Amino acid sequence: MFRAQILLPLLALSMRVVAHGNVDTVTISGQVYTAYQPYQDPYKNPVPDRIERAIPGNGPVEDVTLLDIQCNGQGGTGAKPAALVASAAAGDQMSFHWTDWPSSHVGPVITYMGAVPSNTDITEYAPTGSDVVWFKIDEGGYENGKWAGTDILTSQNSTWTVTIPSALKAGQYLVRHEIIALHSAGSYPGAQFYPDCFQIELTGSGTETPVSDALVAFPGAYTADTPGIVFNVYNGKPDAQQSGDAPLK
Ligand SMILES: *[C@@H]1O[C@H](CO)[C@@H](O)[C@H](O)[C@H]1NC(C)=O
Ligand SMILES: [Cu+2]
Repeated sequence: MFRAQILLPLLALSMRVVAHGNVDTVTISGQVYTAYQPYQDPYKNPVPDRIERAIPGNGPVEDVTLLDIQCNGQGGTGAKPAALVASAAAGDQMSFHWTDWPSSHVGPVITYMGAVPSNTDITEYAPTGSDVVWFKIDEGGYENGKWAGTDILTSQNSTWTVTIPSALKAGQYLVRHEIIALHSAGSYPGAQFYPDCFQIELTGSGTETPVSDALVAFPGAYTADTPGIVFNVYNGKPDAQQSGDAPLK
C-alpha cells in the first residue's frame, strides 16, 4: 500500500514524458516524401503542402468511436484532406519510416487502403464514419516471439514496407497506415492507435476492387469488443484473427 502510493505519481510523470511516434517520411514507388510534421509544419509560413493529412501530434487516439480513429485528429474532428497526391503504380511498394518508436509500445502494424468515389477528388474527400470503404492490404502482428510494432519495425530501420495489390484498379486512394500499441490494452479504453493517412493516385491496368465483405468503416472497424483491441500483452499471445489481406474480386 505504502509503496503503491509512492509509485503512482512517479508513473504518471513518466507517462507524460515518454515519446510516442508518427510517420516522418514515406517512400512511394521510389519517390521520397516528407510526411506531415506536426511540430513544425503548422508554424511555417507558408504551411508546406504534404501528401499526408495533418495529424495533431505524435500521441495516440484511444476512443475508437471518434472520427479521429480514421486518419488521426483531435477532439473528434478527424483529419482534413491534404493538398498533394503521390503517384503510384499497382504492385509498387510503399515504405513508412517512423520516428523512434518506444520499445514499450508493442502491437500490430496495419495498413488499409480506401478508394475515393469516382465523382470526388481526393483533396476534397474525407470519408464519414458511414463510408464503408477501407480494406486491409497488410498486417504484421506477433510471430515467432516478435511484435511487428517495435521488434520488427526497429530491426528494419523503423521502416515498414507494404506492396500495393498488383491487381487493384487504378484511381485515387487513401492509404491508412497505423501502429496499435497494446501495452495498456488489458481493458478498453487502453489500446493506443497511431494512424497516418496518405493520398495516392494509382495507375496500372488492374481491374479488381475489394470484395464488399472485406470493407470496413472508420470509426466502426474497431469496437471495445474487437479481439486484439482488448488484449493483455503480458499474459499470452495475440489473437491471429486480424491477419490476412483483404481479398480482391
Ligand atoms: C533509415 O531510414 C531513413 C529514412 O527513410 C533513411 O534516411 C536512412 O538512410 C535509413 N538508414 C539506413 C541505414 O538504411
Ligand atoms: Cu505512447
